[in-house]
Amino acid sequence: MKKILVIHGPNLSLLGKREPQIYGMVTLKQINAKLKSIAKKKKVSLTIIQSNHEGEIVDAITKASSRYQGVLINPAAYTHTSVAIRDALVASGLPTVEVHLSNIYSREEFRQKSLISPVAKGVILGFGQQSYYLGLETLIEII
Ligand code: CA2
Repeated sequence: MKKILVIHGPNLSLLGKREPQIYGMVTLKQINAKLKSIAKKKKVSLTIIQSNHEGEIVDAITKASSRYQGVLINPAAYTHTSVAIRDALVASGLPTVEVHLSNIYSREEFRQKSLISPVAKGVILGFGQQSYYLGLETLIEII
């Protein structure tokens, strides 16, 4: 069975609890349940992690390279700052789909640059929780 690592970056555990006007009412638990149900239907195994720590995310990507066939990632704030996560994704050689709940290009200028997008297979953003589901379905097709 093919295996995908799903990574939620910093503060995404607050989803549904703060800033609903930007990120909606959905919780991370609800998103994860739906991702699991999509994966089950497509007969793919998912491991899902959330971390507020850049080094932990780097370690998870590095370990994934021999055990997983793809990465679905919302790097959250690290999208705009993390050379380390980008380098780990490149080194892993794993096809990566980057997702965002919000349309980062319609927000503050500092969010309008992703260090991850140039090394991702593709990016889905601006569709709320649907960005994750579209991203997972597309990644499953790729691997
Ligand atoms: O739109 C996205 O998915 C983001 O990756 C979300 C990040 C943000 O830094 C990126 O620019 C775009 C923020 C994730 C934190 O989510 C929260 C959810 C509820 C309350 C507070 C933060």
